[in-house]
Amino acid sequence: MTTPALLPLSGRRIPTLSPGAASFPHHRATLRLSEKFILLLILSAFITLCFGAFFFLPDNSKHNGVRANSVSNVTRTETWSGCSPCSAWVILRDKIRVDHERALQEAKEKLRKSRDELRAEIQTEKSKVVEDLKKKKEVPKPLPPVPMPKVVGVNDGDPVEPDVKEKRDKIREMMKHAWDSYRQYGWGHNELKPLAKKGHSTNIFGNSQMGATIVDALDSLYMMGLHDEFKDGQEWIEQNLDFSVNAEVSVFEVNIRFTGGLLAAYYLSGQEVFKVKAVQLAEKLLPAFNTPTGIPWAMVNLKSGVGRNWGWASAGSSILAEFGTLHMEFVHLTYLTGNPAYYQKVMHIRKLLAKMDRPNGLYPNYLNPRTGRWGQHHTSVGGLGDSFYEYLLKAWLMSDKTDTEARKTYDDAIEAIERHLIRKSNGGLTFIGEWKNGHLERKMGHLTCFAGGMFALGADGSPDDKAGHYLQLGAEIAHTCHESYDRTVLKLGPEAFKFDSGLEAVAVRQNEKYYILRPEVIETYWYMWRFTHDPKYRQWGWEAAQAIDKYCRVSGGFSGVKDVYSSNPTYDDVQQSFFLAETLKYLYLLFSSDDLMPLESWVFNTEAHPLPVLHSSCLVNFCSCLSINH
Ligand code: DMJ
Repeated sequence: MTTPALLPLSGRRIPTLSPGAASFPHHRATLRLSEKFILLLILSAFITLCFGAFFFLPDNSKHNGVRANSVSNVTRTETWSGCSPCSAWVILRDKIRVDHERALQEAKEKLRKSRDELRAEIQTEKSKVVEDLKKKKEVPKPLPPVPMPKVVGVNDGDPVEPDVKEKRDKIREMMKHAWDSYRQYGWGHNELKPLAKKGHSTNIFGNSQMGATIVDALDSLYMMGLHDEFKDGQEWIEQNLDFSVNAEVSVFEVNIRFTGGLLAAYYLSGQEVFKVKAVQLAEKLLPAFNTPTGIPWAMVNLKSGVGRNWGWASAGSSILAEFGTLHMEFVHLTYLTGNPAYYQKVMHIRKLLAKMDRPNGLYPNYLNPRTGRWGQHHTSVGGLGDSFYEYLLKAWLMSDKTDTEARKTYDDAIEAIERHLIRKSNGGLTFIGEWKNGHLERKMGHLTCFAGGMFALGADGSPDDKAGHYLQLGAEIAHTCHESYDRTVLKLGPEAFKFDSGLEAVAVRQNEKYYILRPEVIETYWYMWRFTHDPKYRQWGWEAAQAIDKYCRVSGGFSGVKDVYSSNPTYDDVQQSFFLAETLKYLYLLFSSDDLMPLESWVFNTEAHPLPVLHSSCLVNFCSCLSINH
């Protein structure tokens, strides 16, 4: 007779057993389910009983006055409970008891102390914890020894002409006023409120207090020879700059201002601390790339590593100018750390973009990091698009012109932009409009004015020997942007200006009439000056510097103004960190000789932080790098 087959929980059939096959393991398999359940119940009841006896039966060690962890006590406990718990459990239990008694004793002693004694004790404890934390923070992460690329022209630039020297001194004085005011009223905060005379911050820095102005200003201070101020900033960074904070920051902004600022400070001064901090920050930014496509989120929480996108961006998209403006800093991070991840992340973005269709050859500003699809078909050389194009060109320049893929991508993009976005107004002003779903909006932003400098910088090496054409295009954009300044009451440029219905290079809407100490127009003047030495660029730069000093300077620093067309403007009460990083630096360079930061050796990131040229081979072979870099 065969017993019916049993169906185990897994659902797989167990073969029927013959009566002679009743050895122990097989016999267990033949038990009925209900029998198994009863056995299990009995077993668990027994275990519970043992535990209960072990923990809750009276402990005679106290009665006997025997120390809890004595060997005799262990034996007695075993006998008492009637079961045999392993001695590790007993040792653990006894240790808990000893600790408990010690804590009770300490508490009793504490209660005997006076309030003042207790306070002093707490204070000592606190300082010890702070000291320990500091020590922990100070231990730098060991980084591989990497040769310092040859850095040239960091201390030069004295102009020969006395009037130019005077102007340069004035710019240095403005820098000192901006820095000293921040030092006095906003130290350690991200930015300064120069009228309220207190710290300021915006959502790009989350709720952090990371001294953005200090980091952003360092290399300007260094170039200007303000070495005490530089040292002061360095000390703050050594002691306070900590990126392990629960703050949701903009990946782009923090990269261009902090990573770029720290790397530049490192290359200029050779101080290791800046390199270490830059790498610590970079590690915190990496989780932003954890998306289905590898296109990073716009924001990342520095502590948790959780990323997300701006709520206002089209269909949950990441922004072209944000994920497309990481290349320069990330290449240097790979060089300095030997960690290929940084380089791979930015190259992955480039490859992904190269595979995508581009409407009319244009790159839309929005790309969804989950689906890898474009959002709205808007293209801009101003906000949301600008520095993506800038970094393609600068990737090529920074690689000592070896990254020809970047150059080709730049050339193709600019060709499409010229075809669809660049026009001449009736009054003969060349402008770069905004492309919105096949329609050209005849409006240009202050941000777009940087493109004059970019065209000039990219002239050399342009295809079909169009260098002259791009230098001319740069000059035309510089002229248009100068007009946007010249047509205002304050001689400062508005945020955006139109080329419509008889109006040219002027803002129409009230909310486009502000000037927030932005650098782009002065940046273009500087590049144009370097490539042409036409004195008008120094003249225009000086006009802007004077207007800033006259209308934006207050006793507590420099402030943006709300309406450049009003002779009685109100202030926005913000001294932006990029005013010290970019606006004043470009002005200073404009009135320096060309041997300060020569463009053959340095490439400025989009926040005006200079990074040395790094031949592509440097990423794989440090030795060849040293002989190649000039
Ligand atoms: C800066 O932070 C950078 O130049 C960025 O690329 C664009 N805008 C600001 C200054 O206007």
